[in-house]
Amino acid sequence: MFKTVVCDICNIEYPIFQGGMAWVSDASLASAVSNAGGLGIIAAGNAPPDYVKGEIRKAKKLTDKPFGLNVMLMSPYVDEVAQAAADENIEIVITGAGSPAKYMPLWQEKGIKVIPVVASTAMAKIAERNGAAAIIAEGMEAGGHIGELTTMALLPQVVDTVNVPVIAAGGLADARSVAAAFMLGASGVQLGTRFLVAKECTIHQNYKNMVLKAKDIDTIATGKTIGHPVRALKNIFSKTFHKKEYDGTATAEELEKFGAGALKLAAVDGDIANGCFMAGQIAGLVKNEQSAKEIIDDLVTNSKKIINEVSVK
Ligand code: TUI
Repeated sequence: MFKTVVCDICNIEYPIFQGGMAWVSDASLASAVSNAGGLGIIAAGNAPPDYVKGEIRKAKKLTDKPFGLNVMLMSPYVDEVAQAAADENIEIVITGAGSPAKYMPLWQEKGIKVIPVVASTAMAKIAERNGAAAIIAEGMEAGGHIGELTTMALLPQVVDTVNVPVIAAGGLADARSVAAAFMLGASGVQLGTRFLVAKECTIHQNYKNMVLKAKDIDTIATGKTIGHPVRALKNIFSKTFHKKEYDGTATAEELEKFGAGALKLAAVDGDIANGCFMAGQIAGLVKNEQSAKEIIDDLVTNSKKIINEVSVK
């Protein structure tokens, strides 16, 4: 792996981010990734500010390396979580599921580097204009809340649109995808699904087993009809949601209600039928439970090898 400008911006050894996944990315996972030389990220998701502050303080005890906070902009607690990031002296904020414009002055005043996740070039331009230190371009192969473009199409277009460094996300799990992202102009990568099965990831073992067993076609995007598409593994919950939204038997409000709490049921309770097991299309490639360090070392060593020895058969 190569040192890139992202390493300088974030003060990290390797330009590899662990995706900030709601109910998944806690102090345990984030500190393990940061200790391995990447950027660990705690996800606020829909959690209240006290939970977020608690995880930040735990992570500070587990690592002396930088880590980030992912602020989910659709959270009912977003104002308080944004303030918590400033109060707890977080160095890097990653935002998702909206425009962070409202919070940029607060964070920038504190010297926090803001790295928004975007799903289009228009959002990338706005983020740059608002002072983003870098941008994460996330394709619809990703798990969780997604846009419409694939990483292959989105990434080079975002790279050509902005002057700040671009980090690739969505559909990346192994050294080949990391190498490919660099070929498309990325200065860093973010992986979520691969870190779901990290040994330090505290989610229910049922969730990990579902990812380990998943095949290429085992995810589905639900929620398109109500304006927030979410990619998750196919199970009774996601198939029922999909059916309800397309057969016209449920209103948007009923669908929202049906989906509420399903991610917690997956991550905490391991409820195979009723949980929403968010994961990316690349889940089919994730076959081993490894430590965060083993994952980072694999990506670093083998992506460098692939790029140095590139050959077209
Ligand atoms: O945010 C994510 N992924 C997420 S958030 C999440 S929590 C959740 N739980 C239940 C239902 C919905 C969400 C689970 N996964 N990824 C980053 C991301 N951001 N992908 C796409 C976007 C995005 C979308 C719209 C960024 C900006 C945006 O702006 C719209 C606008 O015009 O404000």
